[in-house]
Amino acid sequence: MAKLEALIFDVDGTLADTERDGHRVAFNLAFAEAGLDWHWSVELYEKLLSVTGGKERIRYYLENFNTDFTLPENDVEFIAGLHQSKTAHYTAMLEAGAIPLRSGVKRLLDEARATGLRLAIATTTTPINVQALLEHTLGKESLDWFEVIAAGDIVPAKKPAPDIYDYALQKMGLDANVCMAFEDSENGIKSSMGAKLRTIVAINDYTRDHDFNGALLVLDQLGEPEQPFQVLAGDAYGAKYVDVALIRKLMQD
Ligand code: XBP
Ligand code: MG
Repeated sequence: MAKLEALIFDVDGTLADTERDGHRVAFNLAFAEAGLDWHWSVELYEKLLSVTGGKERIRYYLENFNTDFTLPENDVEFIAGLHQSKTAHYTAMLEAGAIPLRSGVKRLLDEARATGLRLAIATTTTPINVQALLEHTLGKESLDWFEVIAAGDIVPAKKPAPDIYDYALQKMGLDANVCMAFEDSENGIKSSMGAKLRTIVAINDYTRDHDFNGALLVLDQLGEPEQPFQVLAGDAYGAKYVDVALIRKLMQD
C-alpha cells in the first residue's frame, strides 16, 4: 500500500475562486486599457474557460467569438502585451486582498505541514500570480511551504495535458502513487489523472457540471469543522471536511 508523502494543488478555482471576479475582470481591464471594446461577461467566460492559459484563451476568443477582429501581423507580441497588462491588473487585485482562499485550504495546508507532508503546486496560471495569491493570503513565508511551484509556460502543453503534474512529480522525485492532487475542473483532473495522480475535486460555480469521472471524491468545498462539505460523488467515510486522515483513507482505495 502506498504511503502518502505529498499534496499537489491546482491554484485557480482550487486554492481560491479566482476566475469570475479575478482573472475575468483583469482581462476586461486590460482590453479597456488597450482601447479594445471587448468585454468578457460571466457567461461568455464560462465558455472561454474551456481553454487554459490566458494567452491561449485570448486567441481562442478571437478565433471563435470575435472573428471580425483582425489580429495584427505581430499577433504573438500583441496577445502577449495584452496578457502582460492583464497580469498587472490581476496581481494588483490580489495585492489589494480582493480574493480570499477557499474554505479549508489554510487549515489543510497547516495540518499537512505539521504532519511533515511535502507540498507542491501545479497550475497553468502565470508564476507571479501564484506568488501574489500566496503572499497576500498566507504571507510571504508561505512561498517556501511549496517545494515546487510548477506554473504557466514552464511546460508548453498546458492542462488538460499531464505535463505540468509530470513536471512537479519529476522535480520532487516522487511517484504519483504517493501523492494526492487537488483540482476544481475537468481540464484539471484530465491533467492530474493523465499524470496518474489520485485526485480530490472541490467544484465551484463554473465547474459544477464538468465531468469528474475518475476523481476519488467530488466535493463542493474542502470544508471546515464548522462548515462541512457536501459529497457530490465518492465515499468520504463519514468525514465532514478534508483532513490528512481522510486523504490517507482515500489513498487506500
Ligand atoms: C487556470 C487557467 C489560467 C487562468 C489565467 O487553470 O486556466 O489560464 O484562468 O491565468 P487551472 P493566466 O486552474 O486548471 O490551472 O492568464 O496567468 O494564464
Ligand atoms: Mg483550476
